[in-house]
Amino acid sequence: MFKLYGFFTQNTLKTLYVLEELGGDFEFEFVNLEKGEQKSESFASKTPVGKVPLLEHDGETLFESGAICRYVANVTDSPLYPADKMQRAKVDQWMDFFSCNLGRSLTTLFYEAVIKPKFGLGDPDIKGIEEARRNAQRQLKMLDGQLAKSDWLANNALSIADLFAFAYIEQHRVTDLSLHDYPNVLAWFERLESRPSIARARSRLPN
Ligand SMILES: N[C@@H](CCC(=O)N[C@@H](CS)C(=O)NCC(=O)O)C(=O)O
Repeated sequence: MFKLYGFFTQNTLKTLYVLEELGGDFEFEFVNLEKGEQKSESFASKTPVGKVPLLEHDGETLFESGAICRYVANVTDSPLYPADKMQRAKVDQWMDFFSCNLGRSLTTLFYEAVIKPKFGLGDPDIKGIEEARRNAQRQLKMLDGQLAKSDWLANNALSIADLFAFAYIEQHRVTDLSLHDYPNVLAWFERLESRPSIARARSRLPN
């Protein structure tokens, strides 16, 4: 059985969404970053990077949310990560796009709005916020065009790329970006949000 360690933030949420969509056969342990639990001896001994999410399976550990999403879908032979090489590459392409582009901009906005004040990490970086907002707007427009052609990001089918991307996009809620300006992104977002796996994943986290 899989065991996942995680916190409230989007990197954990990506992996929770994928694991729940795969059927939810896993154990979840909350690591409270606000209390510094990632620095505890028992957690730190499991990973060289000291971060969540972290997966344990078959006596091995894995860090990096993307690697975890790919592994759990791959090892369960799920169509969420298709075996066909080109289809798989399309899933990887969108995951990488979110990690390196749109997701990164949204994470900057989330970090400035939520994490910095919560952890007392200093004043807002106004220039960084402006740049991230501009990038996010440009990339959301591109994504809207893409989702006008298909209900899902890759191969016209739900995949781990959609669940991975959803966790980044839901961060818009704490920013002044509105998905109403991107109707196809909004429709995709609502399609995902109505899936029972999303509610089940969220219910794994403490209130
Ligand atoms: N690229 C990593 C990022 C992991 C990461 O930054 N995790 C944060 C929470 S979102 C963390 O554990 N921070 C604790 C720390 O740095 O001490 C992934 O996608 O899993």
